Amino acid sequence: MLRTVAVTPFSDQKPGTSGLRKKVAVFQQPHYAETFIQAVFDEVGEARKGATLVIGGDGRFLNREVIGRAVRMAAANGYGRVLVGQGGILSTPAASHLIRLNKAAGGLILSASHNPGGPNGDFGIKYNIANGGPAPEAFTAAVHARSQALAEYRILDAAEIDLDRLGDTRLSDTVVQVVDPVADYAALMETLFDFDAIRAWREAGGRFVFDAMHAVTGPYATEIFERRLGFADCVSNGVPLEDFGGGHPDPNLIHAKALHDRLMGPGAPDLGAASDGDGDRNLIIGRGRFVNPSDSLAILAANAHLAPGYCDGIKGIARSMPTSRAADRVAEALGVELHETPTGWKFFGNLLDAGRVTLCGEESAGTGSDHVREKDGLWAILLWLNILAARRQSVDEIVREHWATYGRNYHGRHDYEGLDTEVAEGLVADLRAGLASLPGRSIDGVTVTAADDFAYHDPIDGSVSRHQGIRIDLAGGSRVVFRLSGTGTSGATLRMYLERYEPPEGDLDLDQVKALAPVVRLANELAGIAARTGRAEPDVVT
Ligand code: G16
Repeated sequence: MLRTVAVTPFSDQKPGTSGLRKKVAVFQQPHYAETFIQAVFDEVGEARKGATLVIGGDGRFLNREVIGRAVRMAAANGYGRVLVGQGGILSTPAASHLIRLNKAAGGLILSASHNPGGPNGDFGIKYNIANGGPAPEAFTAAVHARSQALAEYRILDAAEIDLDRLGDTRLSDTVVQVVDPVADYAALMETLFDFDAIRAWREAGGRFVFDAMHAVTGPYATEIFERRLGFADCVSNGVPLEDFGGGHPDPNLIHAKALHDRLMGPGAPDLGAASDGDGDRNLIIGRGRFVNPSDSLAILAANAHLAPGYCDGIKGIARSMPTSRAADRVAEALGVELHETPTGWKFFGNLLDAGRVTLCGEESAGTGSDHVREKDGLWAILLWLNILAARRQSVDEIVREHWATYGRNYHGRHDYEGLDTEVAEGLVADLRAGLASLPGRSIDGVTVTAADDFAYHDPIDGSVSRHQGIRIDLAGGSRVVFRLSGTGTSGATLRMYLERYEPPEGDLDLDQVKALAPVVRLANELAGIAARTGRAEPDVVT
């Protein structure tokens, strides 16, 4: 039976960099998730009638509960078919693939990505459109507006679907299909990479380990790395847990420290990797060599032709603005387009759809290609494995050869978390107001050559996204970028991105902290971080 439930709008349903992300307690308010989902369905409009909707999530606390409600709402809102991952599980890239494969109208992905889970953690809802990618800004803005005017939502009163049992169930006029979350995704990976070559590399002694961080990639990694590629017992923390085992499923050197230590220790494997809560980020560490995500994008772009899926070369590269410019040099050498977009995977969608770029990447450990419309952690790891198998060199050798060819873009990020929102916004506003006075300023021998407030002009649909970060160029190809995070759930997070370029004949082997120190001093002084925030040190340095 169809039920209409009256609601009063919630004032805080504005999506950020990647969907609506809030504390679990916020999502536990009666009707909170339903109001947002109804706003999405309303914005999809008539296109949902009889259409297919994909639903899945990263397995975190509340996942099953919200999926149950979303399925019954989809049935009440006229969708013809709903595809749900078994157990409520779908990695973000696998959901993107299912949307494309099934010509769905879109998909709901329930995840707060790398943010912690469990009753005291975070939850989130993302909507992806028919191309499989995150909804663009115009769509999310319209959803927000709609959420503020919503008076009711529609839901079917019906028994809960058994999410653990594969197969079809009819809910009124809607067919709900519980599908294997891994099979189609694993099949896609086999079309892109040379699994035989990777197996041969393993048989020749190549060793690989993967940390799934008790998040969504466990089942995918077990199937692909262990069963299909034969890396026995290579997956650790492979069972998705509602609270990620109490951990923080963010694949960086802090939260994946055990993996890092193993790769830096005696008898280390050739490659260690990890992914995040919803499977779209990647961490790559070779024996004795961490690969910075910006470098990883550049190296993957320079070597992609070694994998069957990219053997004809790449059409172009896109990177988010704060990502280092290492990939720019590869694009130049290959003679392909390079696009600089705002932070957020949604900005790559148009370029990928138009066939202008093949690879995309971000400093925040996201890399992907035109095979789906999301960043894809396991894809990046498989491409690295394919490159290792083809080149038969160590990660360290490959990275060093890359720098010796293109030069090295030292890159780091300082995050100041949980700042008072007004203080953080004031800091950025003042930097913006003072932009014109920056060129020519010099601190400790580092000179500002240009400064602007990054605005993106989408070359495909002509849309303009303003205020996407303060960009300060320094002499010699160095750079500082300031922006506020759009994914946090408490207070404001100021991100300060630092970059220094060394040409091939320069100092390629400096300690990263030392290499960036002059840029850090300049950045701190220009922004007045200590004085304004009272913080002597960043909370996170990556
Ligand atoms: C999301 C976006 C990424 C972005 C990252 C950090 O990733 O999809 O494009 O780089 O957040 O964004 P911010 O700097 O605004 O916090 P994910 O993996 O969290 O979905």
